[in-house]
Amino acid sequence: MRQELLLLSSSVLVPRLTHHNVTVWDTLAIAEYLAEIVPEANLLPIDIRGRAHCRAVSGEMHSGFHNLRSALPMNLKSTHEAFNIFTGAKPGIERIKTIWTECLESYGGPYLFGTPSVADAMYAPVCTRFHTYSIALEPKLAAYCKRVLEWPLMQEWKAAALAEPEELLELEVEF
Ligand SMILES: N[C@@H](CCC(=O)N[C@@H](CS)C(=O)NCC(=O)O)C(=O)O
Repeated sequence: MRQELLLLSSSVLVPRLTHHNVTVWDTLAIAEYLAEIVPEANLLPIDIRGRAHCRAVSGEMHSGFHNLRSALPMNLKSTHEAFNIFTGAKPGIERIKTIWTECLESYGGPYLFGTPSVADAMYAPVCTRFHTYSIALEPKLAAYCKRVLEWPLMQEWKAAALAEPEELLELEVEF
């Protein structure tokens, strides 16, 4: 698998984007590239304050939440009614709830910065984790998660995951 990935991505990690003769790896670099080539999509908010805020919360996801990521691995094929949440992951969960609440209140929803942005893409895997591990959310945050999971692109991602033949046993291990 590593050999296959190396052919696609020099970092041996995903995601990796190829667009015409441009190759971009690393999530944030891809997001910035997409925002540049499709400016009309407003993937970064139009006003400078919103744009800075969007970059800050996206960067926070990009470089942080390590405990949450390892304790609650993204697994679109599974759901757990009662999963043992590793204590070390709990501050990350609370921080994400705060980020979402501040964004939804400041920009009025229904996405974090009003219309879909880079930040929603960065937090989409968290929405799947919160769903997989049945993390309790207040109604406004649950509605945001549901909206992201119902996004046609997310449905496409889930369908592709469900079609994966292999089970990854380590994804089922509780801390
Ligand atoms: N900072 C990188 C991290 C990339 C990364 O860790 N990708 C993970 C999936 S989210 C991966 O490719 N894992 C495969 C592996 O570790 O073998 C980015 O945001 O693009």
